[in-house]
Amino acid sequence: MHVRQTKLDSFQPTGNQELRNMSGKPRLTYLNGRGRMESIRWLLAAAGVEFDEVYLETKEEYDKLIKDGFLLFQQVPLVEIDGMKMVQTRAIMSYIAGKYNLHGKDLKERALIDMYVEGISDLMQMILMFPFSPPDAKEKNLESIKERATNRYFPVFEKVLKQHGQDFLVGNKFSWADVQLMEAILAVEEKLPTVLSGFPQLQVFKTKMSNVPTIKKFLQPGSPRKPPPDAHYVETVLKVFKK
Ligand code: IBG
Repeated sequence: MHVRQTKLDSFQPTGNQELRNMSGKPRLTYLNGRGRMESIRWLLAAAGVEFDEVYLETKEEYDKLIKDGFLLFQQVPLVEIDGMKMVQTRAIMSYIAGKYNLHGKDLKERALIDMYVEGISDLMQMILMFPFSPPDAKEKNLESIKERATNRYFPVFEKVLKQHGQDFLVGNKFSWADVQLMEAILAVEEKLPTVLSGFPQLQVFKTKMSNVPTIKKFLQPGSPRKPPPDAHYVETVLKVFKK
């Protein structure tokens, strides 16, 4: 039996010159597309942090990362940051949010931000899986996204914003929850352009978010923001992660 060994020193900076992240910028390893990395790109960009990216294009490249002990659970996203090789999207984002002061002023604000973020992530999960739907399930899955966005998730944030009348979701201060909601609004609107019609507060929120300087920059052409998944991207995902 072949046992694949995960290096226990995977949280130490590697001594390998070729692999060491020399620039000081976080280095993101994923595919050249949105997938599970896009929310991390959003959060770093919102925090005003520049980053480098490595795009996996073949199964061999992915297998080599595993063999070299880079991936704690044999999965990407991988983010090399502050000498760590971080995996697990939530852990990565929580670290970034903490580091850049986007995680609330105390534990209770953090708890609320986490609840908002997790709710929005559940909606984003449906959007993430959508490109992989079989053709005969596409219409039904799109309808589910619409139903969940308009009946479950968007009403929560519409109400929160209306009740406190502030610009941001938590503590009158820009946080991870705002970034995550903005990403979700744009992702749902891409599929359902009129989805915000019954949500006036979210429309205002979207405009304000678009004018936060770091977000404004991320929304401009040429930023690290990825386009919606296309057939080539879906094919690459299936090829790289083929068992
Ligand atoms: N809990 C992990 C996280 O949040 O980071 C899950 C990571 C994960 O599923 N990674 C996938 C992977 O490495 C790539 S994203 N798979 C290989 C394996 O052996 O598990 C793939 C994906 C896409 C879109 I793109 C929807 C769902 C998954």
